This record gives sequence, structure tokens and C-alpha cells, in this order.
Amino acid sequence: MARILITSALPYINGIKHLGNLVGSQLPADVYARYMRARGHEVLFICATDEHGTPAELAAAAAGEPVAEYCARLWTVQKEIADGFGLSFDHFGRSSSPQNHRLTQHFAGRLADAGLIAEVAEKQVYSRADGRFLPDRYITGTCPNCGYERARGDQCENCTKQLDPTDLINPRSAISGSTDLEVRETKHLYLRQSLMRDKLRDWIDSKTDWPVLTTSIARKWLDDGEGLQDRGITRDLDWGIPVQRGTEPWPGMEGKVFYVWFDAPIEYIGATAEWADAHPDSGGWERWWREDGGAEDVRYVQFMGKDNVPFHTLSFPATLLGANADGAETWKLVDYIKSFNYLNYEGGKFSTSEGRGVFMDQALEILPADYWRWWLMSNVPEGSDSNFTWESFQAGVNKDLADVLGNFVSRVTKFARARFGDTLPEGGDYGPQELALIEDLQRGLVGYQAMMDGMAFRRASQELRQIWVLGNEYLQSAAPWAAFKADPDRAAATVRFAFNLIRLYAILSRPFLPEAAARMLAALGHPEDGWPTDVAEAIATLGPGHRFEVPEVLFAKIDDARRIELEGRFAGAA
Ligand code: B3M
Ligand code: ZN
Repeated sequence: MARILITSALPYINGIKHLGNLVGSQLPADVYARYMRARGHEVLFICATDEHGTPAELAAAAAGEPVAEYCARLWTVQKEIADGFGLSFDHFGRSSSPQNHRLTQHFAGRLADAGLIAEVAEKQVYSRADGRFLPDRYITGTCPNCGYERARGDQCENCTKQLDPTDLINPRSAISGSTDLEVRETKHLYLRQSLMRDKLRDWIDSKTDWPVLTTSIARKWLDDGEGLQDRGITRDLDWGIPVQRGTEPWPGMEGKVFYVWFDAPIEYIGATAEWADAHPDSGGWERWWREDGGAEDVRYVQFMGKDNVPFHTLSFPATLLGANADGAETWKLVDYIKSFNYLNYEGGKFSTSEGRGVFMDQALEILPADYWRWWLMSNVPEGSDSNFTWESFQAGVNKDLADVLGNFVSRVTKFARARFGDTLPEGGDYGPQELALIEDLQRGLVGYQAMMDGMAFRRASQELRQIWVLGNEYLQSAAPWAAFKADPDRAAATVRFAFNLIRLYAILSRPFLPEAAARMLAALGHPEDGWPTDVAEAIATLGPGHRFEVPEVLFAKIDDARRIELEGRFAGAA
């Protein structure tokens, strides 16, 4: 059975992320990791904070903290919030870890040995007002490609074109707004991606199962006019991974650090090494990342927002392929990239500065994680952007969670307790109605698994919801509360069947709703909970005499007054 390596794009260290960041990589990755574990695969689920580059330096300066202390503190903040959302990383690392320092410097050395690094005298934008060199993403101006006026120096988020700062029209500091910029001579290392074009194109062309969104972005850069440009991988910054050639100093590169996008993807490997160092029986990070080290049976899936696709289909594979130019280090390249569009908030953008939209810490203050997990995944921005509205969220919570799943569990357990006490009754047998439902459920399970295997999460949530609906329709029609008087055995058989549905729903729903699933299984006394391959078999798990409890209400509804209050609270600056 394939071992599954899953990485989610690394959130920048600065600040608390919003629901759009969550649903744009980490949450779908978690749903997939939980599902693949439930199917019996050995899974390694990796994420980390992306701590270098100007975002960290500026945020630390604004917080009045030394940047290393700021990053350590914000890592803890982000880790606690990730735990709150039930993001089941096997390791949540830090790109500032010693492991990532060592690996990043190793890769730079290997690329240099392969003749893929050039030392280039270049012009770097210096801002006198800010007293510092301005890295690409902190220079803003008009995109030469599409005219977007708030393009950044590394990439235009409007047309996703990768840029160099000197390409920008009317450049200005994104920190101070100052246009008092001067271009200074400096020397930097460039990854000669242009030499990798054919290798990368062959690799991209081999990905016949990738979504069109992913391959079209990758091909755009490969075949676009300038093709695959050589790109700078070092910066004049204090905070970051010092430029070294393996373990040796790099003459002329003193005081420089590697560019954040060079070291950040390497942290996927770095975080795996952090995890392996903390788990002596792990078998080592190489068995996940080196095909010459035991990773030949690994399937590697990456999750990210679409604006991260260029770096993950070009620069990072170029680093891994280039480091193996002599065939001595066969690094594991991604097998499948699941990229996402954007989540909008009430028809607009999330905004930290304007207080617009729900941020991850606020969401957990309002409602438990499962409410958010369900709405976000049943509206995940897969084929197109999605739009969060409080009305839609209220409907999703009240209809899907409270009225369908929660209500089913509550009606079955309360009726059983009232009529039969705290153990499942004996008597009666499953009849034609149950047998027909088992067939429908089996078809539903096959459909749900197909969508989950294919990482079509919105469709998967619809399949899962339909499985819940089948149980409700059955309960409504079998109506044990009515059957009880005339035919108590019939009522008893219906109740046992319905309890087995609760167990089935808990197991199938756990990737989306881990907390609610745990509560449902707890109410059933934690029966063995392997993934069902055959519904008829699964439905026979809980028999007469099985002890149960009536759980607290699984999901509370959101009333209109509450929804209106929340709409106002997160509307942002008028
Ligand atoms: N830190 C996420 C972003 O673009 C960026 C991803 C790195 S994944 C190696 O916001
Ligand atoms: Zn543009």
C-alpha cells in the first residue's frame, strides 16, 4: 500500500491567518490526510511556518521584538490555532530550524557543483527612507504585463506573472510608500533555471493526471516568452539562512541570506527531518524524500493556493532535479499538486488592516472547529473562487449539521433511551427496507470514496451529506416511535440499524468533522472503527445489549439575530 506524503503550503509567520488561507491549503490537506490514514495508508502530513524574508522582519519591527523572538512566539500562536482546528500535522515545523539551514545550504552546494548557480552582479533597490534593501515583495508598482497598479516586485497577483522589481513601473516602497528609491550594485546567486527548461518540461508533460489549473500555470511559465528565467536565490537581509556552499563559506556572499522562496519549499524536507529527529523510530527523513533512500513507494501530494503553483512546479523541482544532476541524490518530486482558487468574504477580500473577514483565532472563539471545517470544505474554492457569506454559513450549519446529521443522532439516541434504556434492544430483524437502504448506502460509500481518492472535496462533501440524508429518510419512514406499539420487534430492529448508521456516519465524517465524530463514537462506547469496505458488514457491528449514551446536542443552530450580529462584527471598516 503506497505511503502518502502530504505537505501544505507554509503559512508566513507574520500574523494570524484568515479562513481563506485555511481553506486554501491546510484544511483540505488535513481532510485528505485523515482520510488516507482511515483507509490504512502510512501518512506523513507536514507543514511549518515560513519565517524568513521581509514579512517576518517587518512584522517583528512593528511588534518591537527581535525577529527570532517574534518568530518563536508566532509559531506557538499559529500552532495552537492549528491544533484548535484539528489540523493533524505529524509535524508543524519552522523554516528557521537548524535542519532547514543545513538542507538549504546543502542544496545550494549541490546546485553549484552541478554548474547551476551563477554569481551575478545586480542592481538591488535600496530605500533611503527605510534604510534597507527592499526585497521584491516589498516593492510595489504597476505591472508591466497587465497594468495592475499594486503588483509586487516578485509576482503580480493579478496576472500571476513572476517579476523582478526593476520591471515595475513607478516603483515605491511597500513599507513606507517612499519613492525615494535607488538602485545599488550588489552581487547575488542565481539559480540557472533556464538550463533546466527541457528537464522541467518533460517532467510537467509527464503529469497527465494533474488538474488543468495546475498544468496551465506551469506551462505558462515554461513556454511563456521569457521562458524559465534564471532567478535570484539570495538577498541582502539580516534574517534568513546564511549563504553557504554546503558546510563551507561562500566567498563574496558574506552577510547575505538565501531568498525566502528558495528555503521555504526545502522546509518541507526540513520539517520532515525535524520530525525524524524527534522520533528515533521514524526510520529517518530519507525514507520520505530520497528515492535512493527508501522513498520509491511514496506518493507525494502538495496542497496550496494557485499563486504558489509557479514556485512549486518550477523553482522547487528545479532545485531537486538540479541537486541530482550527477545522479547521486534522487529526491522525491511531487506526484500531484492540489491547488485552490480564492475564498472571498461577503463579495470582497479578507483584510487584516480593515478588520474585514473572519480570522482563524476569531472563528474558534465564535464556534467549534467542525462548524467551520464543514462550511469551508463544502464550499471549498476548487474550480473557481468561493464566497463566504454569513447567510450561507448559517444555512450550512443549520441545515447540514444541525438538521441532518445532528438531528438524526439526537432522535435515534433519545428515542432508544426513552423506550429501551441504555442498551440496544433485541428482537426483530432487518427487512426489505433495510436491505434496500444498505444497497443505497453502499453506492453512496463508493461515490464518496471516489471523490475523496480524487481529492474532489466539494463533491465528496455532497456525497457524504447524501449518505446522512438517506439515514434521515429511513428514520422518517420506519418511524420506530410509531411502530413501537404495534410491533416492538420492528422498532427494536430499526433502532439497532439506526445506531449502526450513527457509527458509520462517525467513521465516514471524521475527515471533515473530527470532533463531532469523536463524540458520536464516544456515545457508542468507542466501537472498533475501521473504515467500512462493505456497508452490510458495517451495519451489523452493534448488536443487542450494546451500551450507549445520549450525546449532548452535536450542533447548535445559528439564529438570525446571531447571524446579523456576526455580519456586523466582521464587516470591516465602512
Ligand atoms: N509562505 C504562502 C504564501 O504565499 C507561502 C508558501 C510557501 S510554501 C513553501 O502566502
Ligand atoms: Zn500583472
